[in-house]
Amino acid sequence: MILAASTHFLITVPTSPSHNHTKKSYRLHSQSRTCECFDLYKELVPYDKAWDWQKQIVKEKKALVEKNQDCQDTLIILQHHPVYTLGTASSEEYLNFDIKDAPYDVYRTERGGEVTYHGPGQLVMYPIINLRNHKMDLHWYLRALEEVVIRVLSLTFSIKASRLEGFTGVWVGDKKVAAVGIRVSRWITYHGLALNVNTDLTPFHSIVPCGIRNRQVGSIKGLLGEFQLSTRCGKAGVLHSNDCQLIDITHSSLIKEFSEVFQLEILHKTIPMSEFEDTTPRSSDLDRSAIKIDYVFKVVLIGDSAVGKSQLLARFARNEFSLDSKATIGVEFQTRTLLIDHKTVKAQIWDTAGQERYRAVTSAYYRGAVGAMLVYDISKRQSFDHVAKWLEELRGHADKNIVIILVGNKSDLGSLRAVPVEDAKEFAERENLFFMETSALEATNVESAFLTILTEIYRIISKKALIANDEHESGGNSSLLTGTKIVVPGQETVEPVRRFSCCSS
Ligand SMILES: Nc1nc2c(ncn2[C@@H]2O[C@H](COP(=O)(O)OP(=O)(O)OP(=O)(O)O)[C@@H](O)[C@H]2O)c(=O)[nH]1
Ligand SMILES: [Mg+2]
Repeated sequence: MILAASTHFLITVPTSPSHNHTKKSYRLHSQSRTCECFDLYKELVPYDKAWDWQKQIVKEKKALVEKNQDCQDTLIILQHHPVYTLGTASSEEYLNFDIKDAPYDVYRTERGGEVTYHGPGQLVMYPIINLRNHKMDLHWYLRALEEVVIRVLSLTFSIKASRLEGFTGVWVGDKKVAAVGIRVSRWITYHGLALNVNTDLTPFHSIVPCGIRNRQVGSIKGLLGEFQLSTRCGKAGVLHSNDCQLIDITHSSLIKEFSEVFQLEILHKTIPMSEFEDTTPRSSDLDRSAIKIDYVFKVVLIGDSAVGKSQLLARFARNEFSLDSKATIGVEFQTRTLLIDHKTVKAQIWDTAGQERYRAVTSAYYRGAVGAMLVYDISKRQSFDHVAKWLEELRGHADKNIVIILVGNKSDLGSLRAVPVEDAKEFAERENLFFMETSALEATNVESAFLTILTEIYRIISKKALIANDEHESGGNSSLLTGTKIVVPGQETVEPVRRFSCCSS
């Protein structure tokens, strides 16, 4: 579905050849001004909420300017749920999918530039600054935003990045690592830049990013990997950091360089949660916040030990990965809240031990599950040979309508492949399962695999809800969406919510 653009006065900005700005060229003030910073860099914020928030701040600043009052600059940093956004220069021909059947929400926005993708693992900065206090020059502003990223890559990661003649954004070789798209209204800026840190880049394949067909998209993580392989140098601390640290390091560096380039002293502010909280899913403390949850979907992970179930979950729920992950003992679960078709869906993903001796009581594990991810390791034939046994156990214990995806994990280990894709595809087709190969390590297809199940569950349940409503209206027994409690051993009771109760036992 596409959401309508808001109409604003548009300013187009010419791009120019790469300039080697020195640090000095950005020092415009003898005394630095302050900039309030709303820091949500660990949160996944829905695009529309962040967009509305920016517009509200712009409006407030414009009101101050009109009264000739000074207004402090503002910076918002966050990550987004997966979403495609189109700029004013964009055309739907750059979407490689039918817009009516888009994999994620698509927003047509008033920022300049082409189509892009936002998603977990990408740090997004929205500076809302009064260019009267800096330089009333949009060209300067765009180049300054690029400069922030170029400095982050160079000073923190020893990656040489540059501008590309005729295009906005930051490039390393022929890979674009940061997109820049802005809007300026009465010299107040909004929208901004998006830097791929450890983003799953697969969703970019469904678009022609920035309208350039023969260029690729890159991430800091991908570039560090290449860099390490090709030159074996760089900053050891950075190269060995895990994904979570990589986001932390990039975030600190972005703030520091932004502060330097714009000569602003950053003042961290608490987020006005009263306006924001009840509509914004917060991945970290979801259960404590007052978000209205429309559905809870329980999804179980199964498969042999060491195939990567826990790491797939860590990647999906927190965008983290650990190479020395310990075998799971008993049962754990993590949640992530997503927007599917404007409904707030809380995915509750359960993870148990692949090793028989550590597994929790099987029937309790499967009880109430509406989805299952059956994982094998593409480099371990045995783990694939055991898939039939796992499927049998699943079908023996779970609801017959459960949505199942077969996942061949560790696709990064292509050279050690022991399971041909065709074998797995054939098995999945025979058994009527979805199928995908993933890499929790490289964050490839993890988002897509979970979203495939969750969207399918949503599709089924919304159909059933329709039927249920029809039954209700005609005096039938509508029991499909009744409130149900999920009790997890050792965890707090999850609030009763509307959920897909046809699969509860
Ligand atoms: N190369 C590579 N290694 C991975 C990937 N996913 C997980 N691993 C590694 O595989 C090992 C096992 O991962 P886990 O997630 O703990 O496996 P599990 O399926 O949860 O295992 P149990 O808890 O024993 O059932 C760890 O060393 C992970 O770092 C991946 O996509 N690629
Ligand atoms: Mg595990």
